[in-house]
Amino acid sequence: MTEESVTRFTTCPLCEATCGLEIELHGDEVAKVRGDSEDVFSAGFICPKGASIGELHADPDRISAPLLRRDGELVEASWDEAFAAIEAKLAPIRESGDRNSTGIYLGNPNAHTLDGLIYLRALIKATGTRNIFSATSVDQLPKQISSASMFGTGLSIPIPDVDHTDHMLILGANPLASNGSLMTAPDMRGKLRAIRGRGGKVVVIDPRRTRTAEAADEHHPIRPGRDAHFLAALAHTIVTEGLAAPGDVAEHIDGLDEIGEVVAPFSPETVEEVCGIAAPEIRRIARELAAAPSAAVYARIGTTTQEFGTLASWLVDVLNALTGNLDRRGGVMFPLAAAAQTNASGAGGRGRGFEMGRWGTRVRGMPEAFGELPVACLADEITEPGEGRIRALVTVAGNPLVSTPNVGRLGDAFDQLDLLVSIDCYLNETTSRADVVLPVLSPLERSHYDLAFYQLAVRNVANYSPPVLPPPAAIEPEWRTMLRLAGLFAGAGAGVDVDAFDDMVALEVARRETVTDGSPAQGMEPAEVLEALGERRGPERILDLMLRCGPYGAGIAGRPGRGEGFALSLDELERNPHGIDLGPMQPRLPEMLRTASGKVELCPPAIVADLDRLSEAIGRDGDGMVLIGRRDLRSNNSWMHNVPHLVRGKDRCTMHVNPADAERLGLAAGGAAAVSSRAGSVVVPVEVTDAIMEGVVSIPHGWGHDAESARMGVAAATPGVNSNLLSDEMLVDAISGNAVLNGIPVAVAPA
Ligand SMILES: Nc1nc2c(c(=O)[nH]1)N[C@H]1C(S)=C(S)[C@@H](COP(=O)(O)OP(=O)(O)OC[C@H]3O[C@@H](n4cnc5c(=O)[nH]c(N)nc54)[C@H](O)[C@@H]3O)O[C@H]1N2
Ligand SMILES: Nc1nc2c(c(=O)[nH]1)N[C@H]1C(S)=C(S)[C@@H](COP(=O)(O)OP(=O)(O)OC[C@H]3O[C@@H](n4cnc5c(=O)[nH]c(N)nc54)[C@H](O)[C@@H]3O)O[C@H]1N2
Ligand code: SF4
Ligand SMILES: [Mo]
Repeated sequence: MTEESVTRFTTCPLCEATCGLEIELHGDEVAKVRGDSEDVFSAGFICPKGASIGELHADPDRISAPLLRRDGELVEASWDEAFAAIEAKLAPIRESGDRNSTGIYLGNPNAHTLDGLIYLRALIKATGTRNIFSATSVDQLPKQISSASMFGTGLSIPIPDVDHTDHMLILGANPLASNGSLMTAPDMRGKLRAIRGRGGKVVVIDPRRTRTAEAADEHHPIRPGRDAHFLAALAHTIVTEGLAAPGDVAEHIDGLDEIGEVVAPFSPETVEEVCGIAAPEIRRIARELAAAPSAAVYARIGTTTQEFGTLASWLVDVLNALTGNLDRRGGVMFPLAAAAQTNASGAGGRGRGFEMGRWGTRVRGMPEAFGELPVACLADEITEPGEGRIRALVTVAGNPLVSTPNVGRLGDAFDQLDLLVSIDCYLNETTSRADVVLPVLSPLERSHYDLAFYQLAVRNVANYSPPVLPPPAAIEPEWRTMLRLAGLFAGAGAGVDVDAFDDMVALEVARRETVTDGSPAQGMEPAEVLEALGERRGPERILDLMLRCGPYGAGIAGRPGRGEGFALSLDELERNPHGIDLGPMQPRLPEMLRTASGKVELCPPAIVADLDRLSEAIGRDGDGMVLIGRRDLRSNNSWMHNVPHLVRGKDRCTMHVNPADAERLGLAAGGAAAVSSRAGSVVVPVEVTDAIMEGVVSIPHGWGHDAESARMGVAAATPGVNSNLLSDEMLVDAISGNAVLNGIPVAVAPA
């Protein structure tokens, strides 16, 4: 080590695994990134993306100043100029008085930043629009709807207790590539190996023999989009063979008696053909699941971004409940995070319950859920004339022109916008079309705490990281940009007092605590609460407040906290750079419930009603090809293809096809295929592999970096094709409106 070399620790914000990173700095340069072996959760685990965070930080293509469109070109401008330009363009739109003329699209990285999770609410409120869209509706929305319907809130998602389970049934997830999702669990390879090492079993259901399938005991290919049939047949078997044993939690469950009737149409023999798994196998899988000392059924993106996403998501937890694995060690449980855990706040045991569809999209009438609308409807809402048409769009940390269905049509719709503003770090397929682009700090220049993912973690932990490097003066912290933009939309002009606005946001968080049962701040004056928090401002002040008032909190202003054996505050987390372990998940029923009944709703009527559609699909499938996606360990949705280390080597954006299909269709390995759907067509290199089942082809999403206006030099050199030219915005899960991104009918031919 040279003299000026220092080591800093931070939590990786790039995926849901929340690994601790040890970063060696020489001056301001990142010399080396390792896994932090002392991290209380990840214990040194790291993946190639985390290891490349220095390269991401140093990427010369990252935007370093606000960009403003002048004479058609995006040119650097001052922050004041950028905001003045937005204000000028916004004026006529605002004058119309139609608040819904503003649309917002929020991308995935917002779930990984304090700024996004704390301050976007202010931006949304300031616009007053109902036209809120996000990556949620090309992702986990169905799981949030099933969870909210069953347990009361959208983040009450049962998480597999992978550290203790004896049996894990995994559907539509490839955690060995994705590093886990709706299951924060660094080193899933190690965790799966440990399950098998203690005599347990891992079973994977996936159209493709993935890395995860290869690390499992069993792999069963399934017809894309047919998981709900399969899961219903497992439930059918368990009920009809008398294997249901919900155990002690039964007293907290409503609807147990109805389940048998509800799944009656889905015997293994009825669904074997539609899902492609033989009836005796379905029965055996069900029996083994029921017989295991403990078991966890876990499903992810392959089961949510499909035709029956909500049904599949719901049936997963029906099975967990039927087999007695809901809310018990080794089964699935509800984490108790140190901050922002809605289902741990206030009087427990019951709540307001869940309601969706309070409004809908103008054109297709798709329902609102959790305050947002399905992004599959975004193009409609920009192009259809009339009151409520989106004329100004703000994107924050999103790349909808790559990530959402039928990007061909959405791209055309974007031509009709009067104003596009993007907050982002790159000029990509979406942001390069903006009128104004507002840059953000690199992940190493800002503080970090996972408000969202600790609520989904297989172990309760808390870890705060201060910035690794000092933020450059030229770039505003993202939360300040969000508030300044919010001020503009609220009509306060381009020069809103950001610090005063921040005080208002903090005051509102404080006010909620003062009226929350059991909060140490209950009964205090909100201003008194802020006073007690001292000098901190921005996300740190609010995080400190949440931690102090949270389930492990130190309390506030001399009032004791709720944390038995813990006294968390931001100071305490700063003293523990490798994190604080809060212990394994614990049973939380019925205290965590927020349903109106105070029970687990095993048969939510709106979900059960969709089973008719499931029945109708039986026998409907033709013998045409269908398209699914996939993820690669070295990729991250659409935005990390500009990191040289991650795109090096063999082409990752290829179409996987089974040898039998390749022969029938005349496709040669290394050749090119023309793939077309109702929405569009692409030409893509062919990779022939028996890892994918017959009748199915797979193309990863996030590629297609050929936009001329983009400035991502490395990505442009290996552009790949955009698979969302093929996904169809008219294909959605009926309940949630979530886009169908797996199981898209396509025609495939040699190109
Ligand atoms: N066909 C198909 N499509 C899919 C999927 C699929 O499986 N198949 N998966 C879907 C899923 S699960 C998701 S989550 C979506 C993702 O959809 P999006 O969120 O729309 O896309 P990302 O590629 O994650 O784009 C993230 C953007 O945020 C920027 N960014 C990165 N860090 C920051 C930051 O700190 N602040 C700001 N302001 N910007 C930042 C990046 O430059 C990039 O522009 O894609 C979905 N699309
Ligand atoms: N390396 C990397 N990691 C990531 C990301 C990334 O882009 N790259 N993205 C992050 C994001 S935003 C998310 S949401 C998570 C997603 O995390 P995962 O859900 O683990 O994502 P995938 O690896 O796409 O795994 C989905 C699997 O579903 C299978 N599948 C497709 N259709 C069906 C179907 O109909 N039924 C069944 N049973 N299986 C099906 C696919 O073959 C694939 O193996 O990953 C996160 N982590
Ligand atoms: S697994 Fe995820 S959190 Fe861990 S180093 Fe890789 S990208 Fe970062
Ligand atoms: Mo995602």
